[in-house]
Parts: sequence; C-alpha cells; structure tokens
Amino acid sequence: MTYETILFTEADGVATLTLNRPEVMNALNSTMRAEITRAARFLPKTARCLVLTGTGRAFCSGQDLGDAGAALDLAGVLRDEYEPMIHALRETGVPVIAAVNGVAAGAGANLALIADVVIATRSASFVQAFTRIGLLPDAGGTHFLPRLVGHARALGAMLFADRISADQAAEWGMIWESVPDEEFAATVAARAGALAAGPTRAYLAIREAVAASAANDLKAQLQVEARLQGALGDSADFREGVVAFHQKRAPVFTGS
Ligand code: LHQ
Repeated sequence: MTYETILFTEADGVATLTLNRPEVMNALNSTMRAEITRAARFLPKTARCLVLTGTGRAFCSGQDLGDAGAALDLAGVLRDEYEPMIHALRETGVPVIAAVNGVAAGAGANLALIADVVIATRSASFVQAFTRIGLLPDAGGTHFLPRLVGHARALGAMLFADRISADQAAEWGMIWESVPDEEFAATVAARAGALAAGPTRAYLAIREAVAASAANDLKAQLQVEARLQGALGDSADFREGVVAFHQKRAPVFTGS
C-alpha cells in the first residue's frame, strides 16, 4: 500500500504509522485522515501492536488550517472524516501506543488521547488550541479529556488553551509516561515490543472493559468483566499463561 501523507512499516509484530507532513507540523488534511483510517483498518495480520507517531519536531498540529477556510463544512468534515478515523483507531485488533515525539495541538492532541497508551518525549507538549481560533475541542477531546483528568483540569486546559508539558500531562494522568528525550525511542520500542509479544485478546478485553466503565455502575461493570473473562478463558494465551506459571518459565503468547 502506498501513502502520500503517512509512513507505514511493520517489523517484529510492531506496526508503525508515522504522520509525515513535517512542513506543517503533521497537520491533518483530508488525505491524511483517509490514510490513517485505511492503515488502522487494514493492519497486517502479523501486527500485534500499533505505534502512532510523527515525523520531525511535532506529533500533530491538528486540522490543517490551510484547508480550514470559512467555506469548510466543519460538521461534515468531523462526521465524514474525523469520526471514521477515530473509530478505526479505537477498533484496531491490536493495542495502540501514541508515541508523542513533539507538540500535539488541537485535534492532534486529541488524536494522541485516542490511543490505549500515550508515551511522550519530555520536550513534547499538548495544547487544546481550539479556542484560539474560536472553536470547541473535537476529535473526541470532550469525551476523553474529562475522563482522564477530571472536569476542572479539562475545562482549564480547553478554555485557556495553555501548553501542557509532557511532565504535567503525566502528573495529571492524561498520559502514561513522559520520558527523557534521549530515552524516548528506546522506551517506545521496548513498550511496543512488550505489547507485540503479549496476550492480544486480553489487551482488547481491557480496552473494552475500561471504555465501558465510564457509563456503567458496579453491577453492570461486573457483568462486563464476567463476559469478557469468560471469553478469555477459552484463549490459547490463557492456557499458555497457566502452564508457563506451573513450569516456572516466561509464557510465550501468540495473541490467540
Ligand atoms: C500549520 C499548522 C496547522 C497548517 C502549524 N495547519 N499549518 C476540526 C474540523 C475542521 C476544522 C477545524 O478544526 C478542527 C480541529 C482542529 O484541530 S482546530 C485546531 C487546529 N490547530 C491549531 O490551531 C494549532 C495551530 N498550530 C499552532 O498552534 C502551532 O503551530 C504549534 C503550537 C502546533 C507549533 O508552534 P511552533 O512550534 O511555534 O511552530 P509554528 O507555529 O512556527 O509552525 C511551523 C509551521 O507549521 C508554520 O509554517 P511556516 O510556513 O510559517 O513555517 C505553521 O504555519 C505550520 N503549521 N500548525 N494546524
């Protein structure tokens, strides 16, 4: 598959999708949204983890403002292009790491939050830039951010559009970790490698259960856990995990 605006590679079970418009800080245009959607929907069968990152000094600067003239049908673009992209990333058959290599602004900040795990390099930052141009946060930001950091921090970040450092984001619980720049590539590779060698079905069940927890009371959530755990009880990785435990060795998971 050839792409214009992204790079896509796969090695050792790790698929890497790199936003590749560095001249505009990897701003999202229509082609890039379609390419992300396609790449996320049709991952190679051998992939067991997806890493989403950017080329150059930015992760993603959000909507390409070169395309955002007054004539742009914002609701239409969100419905027809952003929504399928967000669903494609949320519904991958493998866990997703956002490896935030630099500034993540506007829809770019919220694109990172779609991932299961966000790892940022210490010099990266997150900006809910939308109010600077008279808009409200989109691309799922009003769904994810309050759930991650609570209403007070979500509202402050959205109203003031301040730059939030990677360290601050980690301290707030907005992301998993902020790592020193010189350790970023190795940390992402190690985390992606671990997920690619892990029990994929359990990871997907965790994603589903945690997403469901936002809307469930305890009773409903216990039922979700029972249903998902029941299905995992039939998995090869569960059988292997138990055998490996008894044999006092590391399990070899196949993702099935
Ligand atoms: C850009 C962009 C960009 C084009 C930097 N577009 N060129 C959804 C539905 C439909 C429409 C509306 O919006 C949405 C959702 C949204 O995402 S709205 C929010 C859109 N994003 C923003 O408002 C962020 C705009 N960018 C910035 O605030 C800054 O550029 C950041 C904080 C990302 C980086 O700042 P700096 O490190 O100081 O870099 P810079 O501003 O000098 O940018 C470098 C170049 O990238 C520059 O081009 P130039 O030719 O002058 O070198 C910028 O014009 C270009 N660029 N973001 N979104």
